[in-house]
Amino acid sequence: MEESQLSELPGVPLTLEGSCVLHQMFHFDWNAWKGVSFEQRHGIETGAVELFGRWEEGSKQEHPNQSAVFSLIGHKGDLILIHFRESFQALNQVELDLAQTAFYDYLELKHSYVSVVELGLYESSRKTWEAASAKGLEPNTPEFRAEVEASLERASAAMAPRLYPAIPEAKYLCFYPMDRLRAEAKNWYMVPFAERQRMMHEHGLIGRRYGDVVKQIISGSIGMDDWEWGVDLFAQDPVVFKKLIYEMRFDEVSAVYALFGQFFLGVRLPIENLTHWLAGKL
Ligand code: FEC
Repeated sequence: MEESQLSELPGVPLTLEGSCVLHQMFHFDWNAWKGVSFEQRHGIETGAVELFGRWEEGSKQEHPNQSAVFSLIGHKGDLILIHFRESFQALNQVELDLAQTAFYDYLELKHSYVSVVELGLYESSRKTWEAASAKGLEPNTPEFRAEVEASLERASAAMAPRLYPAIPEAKYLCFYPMDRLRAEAKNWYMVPFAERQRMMHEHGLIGRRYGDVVKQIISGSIGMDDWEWGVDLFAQDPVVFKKLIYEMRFDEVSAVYALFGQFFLGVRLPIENLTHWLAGKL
């Protein structure tokens, strides 16, 4: 492709979008709960276990439509619920269904995060654009865009398990939102595409070294929530989160361009254990 044509290409990498994601961080009103009689508790627990159990199981269809509950460590809350659904409307329905339960009377929403599973295609964007151009299509024309769209649809079908992931069964969750820097001297969004591609490639190489011990789900939230991405990491050993994130801090794309929000660390709470948790045992 001619350099003059390349400059006409969009700076934004191609992305694939999948499940809609909602994170909910709750404070649980232990004081009020302690005043609830045994009989009342039983009714409230049964309702919550029934609803959360259905959500945890999800659907056996192509889209897992699952939720998971984690017991949150530290002062930022007591429970974190994560929901993956096929639409934002379905996520909103989850919020409404939860609000109808008696269990909800003891929950106080402290924080939430809305996003959509995103696969960034830094590696293949250029190839896709070049293939469209090789067919004689001019960048930024409807024909060029249609060709790129068709290629994205094929990639989407091939990547379905990563776009609509089941929630990993790992014991620990680490979640946090992130931005890329947009400062006067350093601005990710002003860096040429090829440079960003190189940095993201190096990022991926570090990430893949942890592939056996960490499962990562990146969701995009530009236009949806206050940060640009949500990062969910799942692992059996939470120390691995520290090691991975620490190593990435020395990598160019994080060292220069990464900004981080609040971190949340949770322990998986299988729904069958919710009654135990409500009695103070994990
Ligand atoms: O510009 C963008 O597209 C930014 C979206 C984005 C953020 C981000 C942050 C983190 N990641 C972390 C872990 C991993 C692990 C793997 C991995 C690979 C990728 C790839 C893309 C990508 N990450 Fe990323 N990450 C973002 C995007 N990351 C694109 C390469 C394609 C892919 O595999 O999806 C390796 C996964 C594997 O192959 O097994 C692990 C962690 C962070 C937050 C810390 C930081 O310093 O950035 C941890 C935002």
